[in-house]
Amino acid sequence: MRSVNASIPIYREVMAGRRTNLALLMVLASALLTGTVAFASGTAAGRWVVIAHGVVGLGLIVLLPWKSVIVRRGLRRRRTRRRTERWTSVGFGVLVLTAVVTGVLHSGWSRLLPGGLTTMQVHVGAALAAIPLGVWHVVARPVRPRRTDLSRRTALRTAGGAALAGAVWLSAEALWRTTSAPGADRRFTGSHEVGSDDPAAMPVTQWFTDRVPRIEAIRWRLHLTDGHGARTLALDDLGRTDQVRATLDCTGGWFAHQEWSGVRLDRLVDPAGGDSLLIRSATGYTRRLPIEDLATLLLATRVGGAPLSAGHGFPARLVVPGRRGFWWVKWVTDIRVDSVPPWAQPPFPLT
Ligand code: HEM
Ligand code: HEM
Ligand SMILES: Nc1nc2c(c(=O)[nH]1)N[C@H]1C(S)=C(S)[C@@H](COP(=O)(O)O)O[C@H]1N2
Ligand SMILES: [Mo]
Repeated sequence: MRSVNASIPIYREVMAGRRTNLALLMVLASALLTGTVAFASGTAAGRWVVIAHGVVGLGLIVLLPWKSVIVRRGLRRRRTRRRTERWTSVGFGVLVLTAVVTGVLHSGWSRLLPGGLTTMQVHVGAALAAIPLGVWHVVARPVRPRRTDLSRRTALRTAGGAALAGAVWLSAEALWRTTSAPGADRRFTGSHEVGSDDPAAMPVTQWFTDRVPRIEAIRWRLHLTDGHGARTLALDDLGRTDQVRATLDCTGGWFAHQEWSGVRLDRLVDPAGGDSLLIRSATGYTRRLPIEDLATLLLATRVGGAPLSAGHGFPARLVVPGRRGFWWVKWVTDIRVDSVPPWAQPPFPLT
């Protein structure tokens, strides 16, 4: 290892296995945390989390030369007692490596993989699948932190490692740019542009289990419950007065700018006494939004000057500027104002 990397100063140091593993633990925990926050962020303020996630994720590559020493040593030991543990470790390694490779693949080249899965599905799937194996890996080989782990020396090493990871990230960005790879102009969320101002070219995406329902315009009803009580509206009762240009940015890794039109929710809904707004789809899919967002929400019936297609939410879907796609409930049939706090729901949909 030292001969291969001796030109990079940080690799001239021999790092104890214990400290390498401790560093890996920190990096993995940060990758999971920043990845999750990156997934939730829809405004430009989230850019730094997405960048931090890339740097942290690439940090694993920086630690690889040290870890490979530990791995080789561990795999050479032949104790039958540890056979399961060994395969758990190898499986863990494969999953983490898959996450790193698909992360870079998505950032630089492609949001789609051959075979129909998206790169992000495999990325997040591998990362989540790695968690139980990682817990087992670590619990079976506890690392004991020491007081000296908080030394100036550790701080310098960590800074060195972070700088190297930052350099790797910058090189990757430079590579996408100089080769005009698709990743060169991805959005701050990491998403690639697909079908802007061309709704027919925009992907139809469901979170997990929903199927596209066929809803007849004359049968559709919107059930509203708010400060005024309960009432039911038909499609013709909505009017189509408001227009907004907004960006649908799916965690699946694509985004599109579109002109949406329909009715602003503050024209329909009385927020009095409510803390949140429960939006329900004909499919049962729901999201709860803070009542303060009311004036920014649009119940859209049209996109790009034409009625929504079935896939994009006909006859009415929510447009939520500044939030990721999973908030943009399609096939809306129920809107309810109540006093449940907006955070009283899973941060990501479960179905
Ligand atoms: C990216 C994350 C990691 C990967 C892919 C990984 C993978 C592996 C592999 C494949 C081995 C060799 C097989 C074995 O001994 O079971 C190993 C050994 C080991 N790992 Fe990890 N590991 C990671 C992180 C960690 C962390 C966070 C810790 C502890 C906090 C840790 C502690 C150890 C120890 C102590 C050994 C040596 C076991 C021995 O020599 O008998 N590893 N690791
Ligand atoms: C084991 C855990 C994880 C590792 C090691 C990891 C690693 C990486 C890496 C290396 C990249 C490419 C960075 C670049 O080339 O700029 C990346 C990108 C990305 N990851 Fe992860 N990741 C992990 C977990 C997650 C999770 C749990 C999520 C979301 C729930 C996530 C979401 C993303 C996103 C959105 C990108 C694209 C960022 C961009 O294009 O700049 N990651 N990840
Ligand atoms: N009812 C319902 N609405 C939904 C979803 C869903 O699964 N069910 N998926 C959401 C997600 S994850 C995204 S990205 C957008 C996708 O909108 P589109 O299919 O019009 O592109 O719809 C959102 N609205
Ligand atoms: Mo999505």
